Amino acid sequence: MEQLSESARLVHRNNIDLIEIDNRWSTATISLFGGHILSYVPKSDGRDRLWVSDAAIMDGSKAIRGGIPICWPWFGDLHGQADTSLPSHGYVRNQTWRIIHIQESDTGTQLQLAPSCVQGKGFLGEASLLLDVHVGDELCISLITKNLGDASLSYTAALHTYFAVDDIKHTELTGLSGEYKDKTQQFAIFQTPEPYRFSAETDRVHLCQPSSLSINNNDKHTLVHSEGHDSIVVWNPWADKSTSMADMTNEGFRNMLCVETAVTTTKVVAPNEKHVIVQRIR
Ligand code: TA6
Repeated sequence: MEQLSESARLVHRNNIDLIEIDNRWSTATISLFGGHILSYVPKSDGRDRLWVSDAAIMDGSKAIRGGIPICWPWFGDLHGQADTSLPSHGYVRNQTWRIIHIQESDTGTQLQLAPSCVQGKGFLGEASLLLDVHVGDELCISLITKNLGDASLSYTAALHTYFAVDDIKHTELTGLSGEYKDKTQQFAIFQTPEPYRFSAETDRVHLCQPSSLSINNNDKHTLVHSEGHDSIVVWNPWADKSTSMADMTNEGFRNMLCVETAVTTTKVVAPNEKHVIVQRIR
């Protein structure tokens, strides 16, 4: 174990390094494999806002099922290449990230992490990528893409957050409106339902940019604030997919809901410019 700062320590578990944070406001766990936040628990109520599969593979051999996977430099298979071997959701969630900076502030613990290799097969840009995390009375995650090249670069991305819910069948999502593309219906366009409840596999790209959403189940409300996005992705695999995925238990779908702050329409970043996607959770 290595003490990194007053509130943060580095521990090694099952072949991956974890940063464990315990400060005045909250606790959090971040895997350096994937730059992957696994847990965020405000001390005000002791409730983990994030969900990790009981069957998650935690040895660095596969992206961790749960927490906040970093999808970059593409979302899904939106890499624009003919190469079908390119990994879903990009390649940085399968890399070991390094700690760039950690500091304590009077509002929490601030960290900056970077992937080991930003360039990769399928990405034509020249960029730097930084994950800036603030762990306090809310969890603030910023994914910062900076164009270091002489030509514009294009990317898509998502903060693919798995939120914990008591029971998906008694969960409602508020704050979304307008049209969405339904991946379970060949991306046909539908209107956002009101109330927004869940009773089957749900895989939707909402084309609106709400700044604030709320995930409500019973008396628990998780607030999600987004910036820099062009869409919000909502996903629950439901029973069949949950059963078919090796890193999900058959009943795993009941206690999770992905609400993802995403860029799913190609974002162009000019030379020396940067683009930031932000998700704040409380
Ligand atoms: O964000 C929703 C989604 O694109 C779903 O279609 C499903 O594939 C999910 O991501 C999980 O993807 P993964 O590659 O982590 O299994």
